[in-house]
Amino acid sequence: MSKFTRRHFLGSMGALSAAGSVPGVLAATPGASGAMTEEITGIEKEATGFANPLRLPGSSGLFGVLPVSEFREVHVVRSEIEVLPGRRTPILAYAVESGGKKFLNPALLARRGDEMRVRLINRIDQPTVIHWHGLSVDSRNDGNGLTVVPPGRSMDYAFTLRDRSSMYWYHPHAHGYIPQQAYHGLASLLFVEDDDELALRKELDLALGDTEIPLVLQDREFDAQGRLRYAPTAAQSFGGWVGDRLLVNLTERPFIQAGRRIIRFRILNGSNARSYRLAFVQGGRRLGFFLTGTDGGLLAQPLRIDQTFISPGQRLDVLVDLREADPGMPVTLASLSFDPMHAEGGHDMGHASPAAPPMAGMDHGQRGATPAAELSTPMAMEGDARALMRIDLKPSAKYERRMPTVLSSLSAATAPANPPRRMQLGHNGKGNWTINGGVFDPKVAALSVQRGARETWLIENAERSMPHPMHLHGFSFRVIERLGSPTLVRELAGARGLLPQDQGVLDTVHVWPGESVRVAIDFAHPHAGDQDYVYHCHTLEHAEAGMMLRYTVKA
Ligand SMILES: [Cu+2]
Repeated sequence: MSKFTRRHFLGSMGALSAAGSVPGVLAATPGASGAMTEEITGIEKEATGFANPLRLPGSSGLFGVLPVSEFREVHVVRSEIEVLPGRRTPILAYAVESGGKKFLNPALLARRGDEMRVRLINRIDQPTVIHWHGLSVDSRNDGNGLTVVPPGRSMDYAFTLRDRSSMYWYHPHAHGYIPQQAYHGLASLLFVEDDDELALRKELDLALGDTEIPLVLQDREFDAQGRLRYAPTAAQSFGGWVGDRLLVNLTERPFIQAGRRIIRFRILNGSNARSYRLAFVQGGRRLGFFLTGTDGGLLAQPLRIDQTFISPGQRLDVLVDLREADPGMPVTLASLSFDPMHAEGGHDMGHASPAAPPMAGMDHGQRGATPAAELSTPMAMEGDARALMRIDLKPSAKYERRMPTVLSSLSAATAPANPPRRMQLGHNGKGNWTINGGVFDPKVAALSVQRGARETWLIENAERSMPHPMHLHGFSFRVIERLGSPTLVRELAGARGLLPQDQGVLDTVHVWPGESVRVAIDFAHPHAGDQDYVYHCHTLEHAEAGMMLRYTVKA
């Protein structure tokens, strides 16, 4: 299939399947409903072959659960794990020893109010630094890359975990090395717990690693020896690197077993550049489930949905009541098809001749025969319909808990009346992504805000562009309004154009081409002196290609 036909086809599929999600529209367009059923059936068929048990956080080893009070050193090391069965994959990892046990990329556990006291020791040959994604800490402890740790050196972190309960995460943030280091394995989870969190676990009888399962969604490309391949062309360094294999918790083609009960998934999109359109499917249809939390913790109430986007850097907390499912067949976690809006054929991208479509290099799945193609799994382009994980239903003890009606005391978002600060997302035609026309300069604070100020930011993405998951360091924010959303977003949106996940506390908001998203940010913090942070796109290659700015919070 030619590139043009392929893209054209995907675009039509996106429109059709999105239409299928709207009650009423579904009945009026039997073609759409039929296409969706067919797509879901295909996904379920793909999942029947999934045979690798999902890696779960245990008491040691990869993703082992470790309280923050029980270690004082994190070593950044080169290591090796088995990702593809029978092959050793060299990776970069956070290595920790505690109580005689070894951990790689531990899933950290903290109670709100706990202290983090940890020394980062850099044992690789590149500068690195840990960024605690989503936590509100002072500039130095944020690990935003304005200071980095050279090879052989160390850095001490000391801060209080003041944030709401949620699943945060940690990853490298040394500018110039971020996409490569994250891709090669440097990333893991940080759970902060508070009273709301403990109440929810108690009410639903949830246990981390058993009935509450973290899912880290990543895409990777491997060579024939099982080594990770990261070799972006100039166009991919601009557009983003998308791997052809989908991994969950570094497991390819995974499955789990679950009883007929409420099960909780804490989902992180840890991919460099790929977004997912998540749904739980069974028997050719989407199952309803509940969105219970976002980046910055629990919503006020569970929201019933049947699909959601998740962009790089974002987290979602969801509850699935498997008693609603047919016990006779598995449930599949899927990424449904969508148009990734990579502005194919856009003629104002500026850096390519009309003969060569400027965004052609972003069509990641079209790289042709790669060594990975020999490994027998079909390649996954962004926006392709794909199975992520199969959930086999097993007989279980009777479970009579009900979905809670209240999760937290989170109040509705309000916007200050002052005029918004505009953040215009674009590109300069020279291979750089820009914010307000500027390319990242770590030495210059592109803007400053006053400590304690309540601001509205209007994030405006260009029409001919790519989606940008915009991540703010230092502060979380609330979404007030979406304007100019593309059809695939509008069809999932409610009042003021807001998506279900926009009801929560966010640190990363996905801004689609042509959209203007209004967010409210409270710049109050308890730290003395001026604080410097960064604001950037979490498509890691976009940030490296300039889509980041330094800002100062004036004391
Ligand atoms: Cu971006």
